[in-house]
Amino acid sequence: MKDYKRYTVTAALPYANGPIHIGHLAGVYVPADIYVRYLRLRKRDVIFICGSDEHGVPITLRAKKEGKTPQQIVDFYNELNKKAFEDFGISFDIYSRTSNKVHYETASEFFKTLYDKNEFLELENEQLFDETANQFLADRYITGTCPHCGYEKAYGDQCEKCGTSLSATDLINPVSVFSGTKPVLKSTKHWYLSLDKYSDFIQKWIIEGHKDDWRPNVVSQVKSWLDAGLRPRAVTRDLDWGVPVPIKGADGKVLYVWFDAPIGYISATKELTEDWEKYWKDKDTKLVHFIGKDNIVFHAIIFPIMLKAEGSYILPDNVPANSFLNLEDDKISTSRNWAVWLHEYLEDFTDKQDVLRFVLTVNAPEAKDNNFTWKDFQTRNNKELVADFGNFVNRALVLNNKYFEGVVQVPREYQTIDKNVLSEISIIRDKVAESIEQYKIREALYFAMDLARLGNKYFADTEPWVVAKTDLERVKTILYIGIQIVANLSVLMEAFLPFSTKKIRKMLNLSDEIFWDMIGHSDIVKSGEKLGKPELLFEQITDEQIQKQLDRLEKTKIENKNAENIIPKIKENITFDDFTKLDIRIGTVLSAEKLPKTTKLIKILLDSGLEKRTIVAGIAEHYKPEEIIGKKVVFLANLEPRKIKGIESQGMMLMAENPEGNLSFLITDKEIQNGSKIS
Ligand code: B3M
Ligand code: ZN
Repeated sequence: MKDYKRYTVTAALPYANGPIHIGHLAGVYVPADIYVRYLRLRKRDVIFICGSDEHGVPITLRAKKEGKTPQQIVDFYNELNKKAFEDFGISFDIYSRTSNKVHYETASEFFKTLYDKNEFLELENEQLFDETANQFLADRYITGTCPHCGYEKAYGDQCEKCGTSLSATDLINPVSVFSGTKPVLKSTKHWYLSLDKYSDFIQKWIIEGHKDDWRPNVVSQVKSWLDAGLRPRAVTRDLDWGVPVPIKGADGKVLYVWFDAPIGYISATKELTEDWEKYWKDKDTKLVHFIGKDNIVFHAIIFPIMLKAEGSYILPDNVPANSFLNLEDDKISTSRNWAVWLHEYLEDFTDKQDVLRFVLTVNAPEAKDNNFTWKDFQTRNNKELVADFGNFVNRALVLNNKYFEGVVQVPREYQTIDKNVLSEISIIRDKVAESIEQYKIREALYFAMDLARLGNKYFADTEPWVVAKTDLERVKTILYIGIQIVANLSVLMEAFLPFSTKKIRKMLNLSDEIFWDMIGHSDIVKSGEKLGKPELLFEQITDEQIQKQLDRLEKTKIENKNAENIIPKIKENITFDDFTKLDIRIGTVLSAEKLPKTTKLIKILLDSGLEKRTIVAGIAEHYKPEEIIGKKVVFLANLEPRKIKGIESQGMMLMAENPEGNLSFLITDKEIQNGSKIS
């Protein structure tokens, strides 16, 4: 593997239109943070870049929904998310934002360079336009009926009910979300990046060059894009929120959010350091993008083509993309509130950031989608963190307190078991390093936990609490070694559990000036050192705590159900007298015919038991006339007659209507004669 002088590590810029949840952490930010913390321990020159993605239609839509400006929305979520990342120890060197000045300048300049190099095609085509609001409509600004499932609020790019991807022109009865009017087609000019010119470059660089070191899911996605044929792609939009297109004749147009957002990595670096260029332009820099799988095409094809076309930038050395994390076997969803939000987690599990980091890493959705369950969270905490890790650390310190008042002893001669356990440490260290460098973060954690298990086993085999009764000299050595293992753990585990390892170092009086090559040493804590008071690193998570989380999710499920079927509220009470005024009866439909020139009305002749009467009913969208002939129906017999389309309607049919507006006749469960009363 090539040795690099420095590292630029980016984590996908989250949209500033909603809070961060565990899926984000598991997919991108925790693995990226572990990788970077590891590099820092190795004393590599590394910068860790992130920030808010503050453009794009979801932000303007949210602003519109909440009656705010896009700026207000992004200001709010930028702060919220920045803090959530800090709270969980995600150690960005900078958390920037794409609405700031440096970014506008950087993105504009980038566009201009490509423009001057003739990398764009200028194309005019027809797009949907709202004549009332006088603006072009992005797909998300158009709603209508899904042609697949009939859902009436499908977006121009996707139906959220059945999940089908749509194109805005597929929608039945499309309307603009601005004015509610039907959009028209209008021609508009945009700039397209000719991705097709770069097919060979992508083919050689990724499919031939990185097929062995990039994740298979990334390579195969790239391959399927290539197989389908790369096409020119519009990098500008008709919108009023975004980086203005910096050339003449582009008034009212902005850069497409996916054009400006990845440039945000560069702008953030500029904001971080004057020396930014070496992190982006020097061949000895290793550039790594941590992302979720839905961002692969942008980071493995489009952004690299932009960088290549610009000409002065390096390309990513790897794009480790994770799959998705589900929550209790269901897709995490912001709109359905099916998520564990970081700020809410901390309210219920104060100071337990490391527990979440641990569980999310153990279950990291690296190769395929994975599942988070609260039960598993509890088990992993109680078994692995409390019983394996915490218990070992605690035992070492408590026993040393008990026998030697907390003073680290001078070890006597090592026995074979001592030598073996010490030599195991550097083997584990190297396995962890190798896994991390290949972005196999969950495997790395698995190996790292071997050291805690090794420590436990060492105590179980040497039984210092038994030996103490006969040979305190031997116990000096055993506890000395135990404490060295604890010290090694405080370095080895730093990238995974930064909060707990800091606590350990505090108990051991170790400074936070740690580095990877300390691992494997058997004298990290010196003999004669008086250690601090042992504190518990982890505590049991109870069934009640877990039940509380499950109850919350259950409540969300019910709320979602109710929101899907809005059942009308019960009307105000009436008196019994009011009710007895109604004369409701059974009748049979003798004949039925659709009223000409109407869409909804059917004229029915009804045998009411006493006479034949005519009723006009608005049911033609639900029943064909021939379907209802002969049906027993329930009708209101004493409703004042009224004229509908010139016909006197003598009564009203009673029918059930569900929340979607579907009608159904009422049925009786026995044969019952016409004219029977209902009361
Ligand atoms: N904001 C998409 C996302 O959150 C996008 C990532 C930008 S990375 C340059 O999925
Ligand atoms: Zn649908």
